[in-house]
Amino acid sequence: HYTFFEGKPRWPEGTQELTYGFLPDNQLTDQVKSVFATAFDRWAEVTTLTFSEASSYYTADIRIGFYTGDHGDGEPFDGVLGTLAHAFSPTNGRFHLDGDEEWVVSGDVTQSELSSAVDLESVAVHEIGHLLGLGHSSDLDAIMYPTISSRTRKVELNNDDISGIQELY
Ligand code: TQI
Ligand code: ZN
Ligand code: ZN
Repeated sequence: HYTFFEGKPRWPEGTQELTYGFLPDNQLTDQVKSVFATAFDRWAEVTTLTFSEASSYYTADIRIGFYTGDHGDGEPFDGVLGTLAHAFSPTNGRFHLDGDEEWVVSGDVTQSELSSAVDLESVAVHEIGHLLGLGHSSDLDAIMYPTISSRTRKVELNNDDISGIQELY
């Protein structure tokens, strides 16, 4: 079953459009950016929210960046596997990914020759759930279940994720 953060924080009543931006230093390719766009769309489909890329990273509601090791927010990344990414509850908007992972952006992660390959879209869908206000779910098939194996793809919201997010938006 789904959970919320303490105090059930959410983006303000009446929020329709949320914007996201990419840390300019990362110089992400359009292909990587489109993985995030697809992940946001999965949540937009089941809520009244829409997501679009901001013209400026600095004014975006949700700020996405890849970082390695200690990156100044007290929650250092740890190299390959372990912590893959973190995001914070509404309305913080910080969405950080561990730049040391073997991110799979396109193609089939389950067929990767790298045992540590991690599917970017799977992690993005999960972290966006946190950014919108969902905590972890006890339902094994939920996107918000707290563990995922490497070389696994899980991107479809299940009924538990949908019920949870629809209680907020
Ligand atoms: N990152 C943790 C996570 O997103 C960070 C975290 C731990 C967290 N507890 C939290 C974030 C409570 C918000 C609220 O769960 S992770 C998965 C999963 C991680 C884990 O790197 O361990 C995914 C990132 F759930 F699948 F294991 C993405 Cl998909
Ligand atoms: Zn961080
Ligand atoms: Zn999580």
